Amino acid sequence: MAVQQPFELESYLQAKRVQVEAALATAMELEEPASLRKAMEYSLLAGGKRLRPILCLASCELAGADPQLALPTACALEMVHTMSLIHDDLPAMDDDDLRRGRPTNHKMFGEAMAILAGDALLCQAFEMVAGRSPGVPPQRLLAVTTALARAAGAPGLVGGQVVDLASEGKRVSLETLEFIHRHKTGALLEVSVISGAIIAGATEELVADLRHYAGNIGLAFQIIDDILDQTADSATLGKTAGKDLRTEKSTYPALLGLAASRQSAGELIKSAKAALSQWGEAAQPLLALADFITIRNH
Ligand code: GRG
Repeated sequence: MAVQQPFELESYLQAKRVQVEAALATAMELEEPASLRKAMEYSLLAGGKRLRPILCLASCELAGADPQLALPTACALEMVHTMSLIHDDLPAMDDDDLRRGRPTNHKMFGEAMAILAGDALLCQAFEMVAGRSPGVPPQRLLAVTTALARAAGAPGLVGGQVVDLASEGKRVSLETLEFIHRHKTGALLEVSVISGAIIAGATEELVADLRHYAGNIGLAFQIIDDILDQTADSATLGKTAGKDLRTEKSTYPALLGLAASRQSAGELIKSAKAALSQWGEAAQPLLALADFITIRNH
């Protein structure tokens, strides 16, 4: 009987990050205005775990296609994510000074440029999928474009952010908190997983299992983010730590305590992994990525 080798997540992440960093660095074709390019690159090429692009590449591979086909979409996901971080940090939103270990975009370039750099990244994301994804059948690109638009827009990030802002200073129910997390954070993680599979032409059965996996890791990811806000320092996080407590934000640890929050995240990761049980060794990277969500320290 063949013995399954332990999966080397660190080297997997490293190899995928190199691929994603190289693709992001060459994705920017804009020459003028140089000030806009500088502001876009400042945040896009500032590191980050690159989890969303890696999830996309991993699900494309699980569905049996060359992950290179999904690389433009992987870049698009990181562009939407970076845009959301830039806008989230603005004074009108979360008002933060530190992101990915450096001053936030508006601190460097001013609020107007930060808004515009985010807008430009969002638009370029759609160009990457629809116009710069050679070799992928157009109907698959249409499906990914639609899913990405929904994840970024009112049914996803924007809707979650609206409820999050409206909840500031209030003690919200666990149900509302879950709504915020599933929309503000979960929606983009879900489309990250689903899009790679769609590009590969996955069966409906695999897409459904991946959706189940993604829904669970999405919520777990934000619960861990809430826990880290309380337990890690700013230098490790690369963003201001302890902010949720100071701003009296409703979070999982605030509503349930740290131990129960960790338990919830653990249960979600277990369900996520169970959703992929029928896909064998090919699912190893996604299973290891699910574990990475709970063991990460930033
Ligand atoms: C304008 C379409 C549009 C949307 C903007 C601002 C906004 C609406 C939504 C906010 C979304 C947001 C910032 C959610 C937080 C998600 C989160 C946990 C981010 C941290 O992600 P990591 O840890 O960060 O993957 P790195 O830096 O590693 O990439």
